[in-house]
Amino acid sequence: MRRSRDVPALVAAAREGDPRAVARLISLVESGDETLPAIAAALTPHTGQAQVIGMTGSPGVGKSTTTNELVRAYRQAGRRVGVLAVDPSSPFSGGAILGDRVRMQDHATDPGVYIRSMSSRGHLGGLAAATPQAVRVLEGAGCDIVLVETVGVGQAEVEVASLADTTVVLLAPGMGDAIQAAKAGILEIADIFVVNKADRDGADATYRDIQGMIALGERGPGDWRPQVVRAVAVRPEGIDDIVRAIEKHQTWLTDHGELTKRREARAAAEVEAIALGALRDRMGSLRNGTALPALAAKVAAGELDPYAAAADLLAGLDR
Ligand SMILES: Nc1nc2c(ncn2[C@@H]2O[C@H](COP(=O)(O)OP(=O)(O)O)[C@@H](O)[C@H]2O)c(=O)[nH]1
Ligand SMILES: [Mg+2]
Repeated sequence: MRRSRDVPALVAAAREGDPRAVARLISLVESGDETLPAIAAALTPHTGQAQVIGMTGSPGVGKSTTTNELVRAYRQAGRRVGVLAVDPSSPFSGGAILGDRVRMQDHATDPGVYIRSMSSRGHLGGLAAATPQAVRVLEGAGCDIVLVETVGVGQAEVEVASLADTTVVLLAPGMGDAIQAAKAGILEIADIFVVNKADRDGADATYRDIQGMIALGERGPGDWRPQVVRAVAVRPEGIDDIVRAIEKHQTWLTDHGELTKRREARAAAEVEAIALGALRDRMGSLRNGTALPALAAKVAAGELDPYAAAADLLAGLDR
């Protein structure tokens, strides 16, 4: 199983809930294996029903602790849960992810929970391409809820967070997080803010900061107004409030036709990432072939302008 590339057998086993098959499929997805198209094709009939929840925020704010408690809450409600801890910035699964594993140990023996960490290691389309495939694996394995934890607050996280139906942004007091979030464009993607570590000084100020920023945002009638929830994930406190806010957002999504819109936007980004990855591959083989050196020689000799050369090169992709 650990080395298998037998996609139909792996998918069948994952559908039966075999955690080793799920792990193997996600590894294949993560490494951008050549079986990816076959995996996607085999999984597609079994996908589309899971609720995807993005959890993002600066390192240390309490994403993994909160995710762990959300898993507990959803398990108590009888849902099957998948967790992807994604690190877009690091090529390795380093310390942060190790910490995640420890904080999510509680569910290690629960057959209704799959927890996986992913890095961008080796994947050509980057995590923008790999994450939705991994979500598909978890959906195929019968997860009703998929929680995607991303490390940090930056462009890569915005990208990954935008893969979710509902994006939860965690803040903590005294980290200047509210302001950083505004700068990084996180305000636009957050459906729910969690002011975690509400046991610490400054939580009220952070709460007010974020409410103030939300009040400044432009919204039309019927638009979603981001919810702000206080939590102390280590106790745990406020977890039910987070679950309720997520439910409220899900209801809003379906009532306003937004769920379809978001999923179509997600599919567009995914297809684009895959197509660009394929293009880059073919550009790479052009570079190693004879076309580019021949064109480059002409450009350098002043026989051809670089735009005409680039057009020639692109035309070569179709051949
Ligand atoms: N005081 C306090 N500490 C917390 C709270 N939530 C998490 N922590 C601690 O903050 C640290 C980082 O938590 P973690 O969940 O790994 O954060 P992540 O990097 O965002 O995933 C850990 O030591 C947690 O125990 C909280 O509500 N209050
Ligand atoms: Mg974490």
